[in-house]
Amino acid sequence: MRLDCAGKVLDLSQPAVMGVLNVTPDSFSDGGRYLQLDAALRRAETMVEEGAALIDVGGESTRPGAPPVSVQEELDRVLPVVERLARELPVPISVDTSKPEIIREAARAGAGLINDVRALRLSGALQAAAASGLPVCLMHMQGEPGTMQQQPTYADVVAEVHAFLAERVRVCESAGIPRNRLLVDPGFGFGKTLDHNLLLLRHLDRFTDLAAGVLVGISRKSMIGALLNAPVGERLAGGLAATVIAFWQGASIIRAHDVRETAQALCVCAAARAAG
Ligand code: 7PM
Repeated sequence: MRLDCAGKVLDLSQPAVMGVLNVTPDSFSDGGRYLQLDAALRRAETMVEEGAALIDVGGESTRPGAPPVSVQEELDRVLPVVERLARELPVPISVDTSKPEIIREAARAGAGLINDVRALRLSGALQAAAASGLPVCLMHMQGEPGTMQQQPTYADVVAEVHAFLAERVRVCESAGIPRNRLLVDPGFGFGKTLDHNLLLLRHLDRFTDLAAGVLVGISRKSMIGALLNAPVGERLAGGLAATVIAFWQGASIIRAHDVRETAQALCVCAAARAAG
């Protein structure tokens, strides 16, 4: 299976690492926007050298408790980075956004994939994504970032997340985005307790029938921190274990901060899978 990401190909027959590039006002402090742009390009180039098959650019508006970001601020942060990376890198650039204006402008700037933690539920997002012609990752989230971890509740988390994603795939198909252009993601940590996250990981194979591929983001997340009682800087080995399980359960794209290590773990997995 191959995804056409604005002219660049994402090959889903082998595991792909999506490298995380955060563009926040404080992530490359001082220096103004041109220096920030250079720093973002250098970081993205490093991730490509380390094995990233695509780069996810996000304004981090999904962080729990983060102040809401205006459309103009998100455009100012994200668009110049998308435009530069799309021009200079050989891999597709995905944009972590929910807003129709950002989807439209990012597509014009050369983005290759829309990664929406709200699964195109904001008003106008579905139409903007359909008009872009780009592949879309639909993620499940219970609630909204500011409050989603307060008391996540499910009767059957795997069935409910599956039903939600199946419905969003159906809605996308009706809007003209075919299933072979869609990815689904259970949204680890987005309105889920540790037990919910573990059930989703254990049963990830149930999600592979929904779309062209399953994407997961586990890297450095609190589910690993809770299991290991480890701060964010000491979660790599635990995250790699979860990555291996996710791959073995059918995930084809792994969103990660530690690209080299994740690509190495997946290389070993893919070799074992390919063995007669
Ligand atoms: C605070 C909370 C900071 C959560 C950052 C995050 C995913 C994503 C993110 C994911 C897809 C993070 C997340 N996570 N997009 N964007 N899937 N598709 O840990 O799991 O990076 S932001």
